[in-house]
Amino acid sequence: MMRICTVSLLVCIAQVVYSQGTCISPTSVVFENKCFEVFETPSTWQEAEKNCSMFTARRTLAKVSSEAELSFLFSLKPNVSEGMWIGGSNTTNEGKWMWTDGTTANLSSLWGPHEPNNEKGNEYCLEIYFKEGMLNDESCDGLRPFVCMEMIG
Ligand SMILES: [Ca+2]
Repeated sequence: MMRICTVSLLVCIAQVVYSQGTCISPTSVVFENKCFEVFETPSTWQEAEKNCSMFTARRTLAKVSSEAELSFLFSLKPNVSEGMWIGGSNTTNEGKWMWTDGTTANLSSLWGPHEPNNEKGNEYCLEIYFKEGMLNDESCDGLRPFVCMEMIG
């Protein structure tokens, strides 16, 4: 299908690539029909989410729904980090973890030992904690690399 590129060449290229069912970023890695991309720049959780959705609202901080998916994300581990942000938070309700798209996060089997512990009453964002290969609740202001996710259309 031909497209008329009126906004910018970059946006046009992105639209064409997306329409072909591939990742919007060529450096993404595909797992189970989703594109994942790790960014190593240490960022707060909010900065990370903003950066993920910069090119397209379809891309958010990653969701993780299974141990297999968690293992895959663990394999993307950056060189220098204790943890990596993914898209869960419980800033609105301490007992309820949500993904950035507003859906409920079911994390029961994915937490690390003694997590979530809400240490110092200030851990409302979700990271993959590499030391344990499991999830940890962490202070949202911590600086971490992060992983974005986009569903393949
Ligand atoms: Ca914790």
